[in-house]
Amino acid sequence: MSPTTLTDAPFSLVVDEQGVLKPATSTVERRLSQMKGMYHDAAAEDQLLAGDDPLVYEVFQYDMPEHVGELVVCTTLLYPGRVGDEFFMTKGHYHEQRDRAEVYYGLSGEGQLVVAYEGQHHTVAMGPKTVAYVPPHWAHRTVNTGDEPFVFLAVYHGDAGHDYGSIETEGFPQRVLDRDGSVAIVPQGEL
Ligand code: M6P
Ligand code: ZN
Repeated sequence: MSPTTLTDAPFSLVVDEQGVLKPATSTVERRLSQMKGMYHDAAAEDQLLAGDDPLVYEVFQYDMPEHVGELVVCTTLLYPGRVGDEFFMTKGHYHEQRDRAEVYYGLSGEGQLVVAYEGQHHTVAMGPKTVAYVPPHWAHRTVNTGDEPFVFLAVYHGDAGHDYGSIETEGFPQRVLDRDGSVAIVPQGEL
């Protein structure tokens, strides 16, 4: 790609009170029906789907050229809720270009960042003003462990891309559950 196709002027964006990025050039609205099979309690999922198919999260993004030298900015509003005992979470993904890192910055609410790579896994607690780093190669997902929206800003390389298929097949090795009002991080094998 020639340098002339790169962004060549500065600009600014605003994050409003709710966490909506303005302007956004693309948005994602993820309902439970678009995450079928990702929560461990299938009966609880069916029950919610038979009801109002809750909105789990929204992403407001300012798209950029798909080039490693560019940085995409987006905000995620991950709503409070549970499917059975499992807190609302994002689908999670690897980057198509695996060696691209990402930075998250907590704006409001409370959550966990869950990362996984080749059998290893970690969780990072996030709240307002937390800067969390997703290393290159690691699959990543966020979970809302609170009772208000968990809102965070993300910055990642323009050419990173989202690979949902691989982690959907593998599954994240850890789940974040509400156990009698406490946040429990439970290995998938111990459910
Ligand atoms: C963060 C970033 C985005 C991602 C969003 C929702 O804001 O990592 O790139 O799209 O979370 O996560 P997912 O794409 O896994 O549903
Ligand atoms: Zn990412």
